[in-house]
Order: sequence, then C-alpha cells, then structure tokens
Amino acid sequence: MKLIYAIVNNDDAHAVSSALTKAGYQATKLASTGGFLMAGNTTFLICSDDEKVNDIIEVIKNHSHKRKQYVSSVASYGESGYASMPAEVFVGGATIFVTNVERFEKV
Ligand code: 2BA
Repeated sequence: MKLIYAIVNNDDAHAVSSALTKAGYQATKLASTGGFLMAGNTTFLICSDDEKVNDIIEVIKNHSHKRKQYVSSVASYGESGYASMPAEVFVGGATIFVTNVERFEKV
C-alpha cells in the first residue's frame, strides 16, 4: 500500500478532486500553504494499492496545470535606495510524494 501526497494549485483542486472521484479513488483534501509564495494550495492524501499509483498520478497530472506567478523581490541600489521588482516563478502542475504505508485500517 502507498500513500500519495499531491500538492496542487487551488485553481486545479476542484478538477483534480472530481477526476479522482470519477475514477473511483478516495482522497482527503487538506488546505495548505506554500512555504515560498505563502499562497494557499491544496494537498490531497490518497491511500491506494501499489498497482494503482501510476494511474492516480496520471489523473492528477491531467488536471494540474503549470502557471506563472509573481513574487516581489527587492533590489538594492546602495545608498540611493531600494526598488521592488516582481520576479516570475513557474508553479506546478502538481508536486507529488509517494510513501509506503505500514498499516491501513478503518475501524
Ligand atoms: P511554494 O513553496 O509556495 O512554491 C511555489 C513555487 O515557487 C514553486 O513551484 C517554485 O517554482 C518556486 N520556488 C519554491 N521555492 C523556491 C526557492 N527556494 N527559490 C526559487 N523558487 C522557489 P513548485 O515547485 O511547483 O511548488 C509548488 C508548491 O508545492 C510549493 O509552494 C510547496 O507548497 C510545494 N512543494 C514543492 N516542493 C516541495 C518539497 N520539496 N517539499 C514540500 N513541499 C513542496
């Protein structure tokens, strides 16, 4: 058994959630925050049989999109001061971790 953690953009969360349900996979959604952009994202927890992991990742991949986001960075000009300049970062599609599950129970 594996536990899949998938961090997706909030804008894709609904589509990912619907696609997982439609494909017959159970998932738990957690509201999360990216440590770099400090923006909200969604973390899915999905526990599944080993042989289904690739299919689940494919479902997530098909509904998660790459996007450009801007983060403000500060440039210093010595004594003449500072200027705030937006820097581009590419976020997503999905960041996925797969771990082993030692024990799984529903009691
Ligand atoms: P954030 O930490 O808010 O990162 C958003 C995007 O900012 C990242 O997109 C990446 O393009 C950029 N970024 C992050 N840290 C950076 C740094 N130190 N220098 C320059 N650019 C940086 P993604 O890589 O697609 O990550 C999207 C979200 O997935 C992240 O949001 C974070 O919540 C999660 N994530 C990504 N890698 C992770 C990891 N190794 N461990 C845990 N969570 C991770």
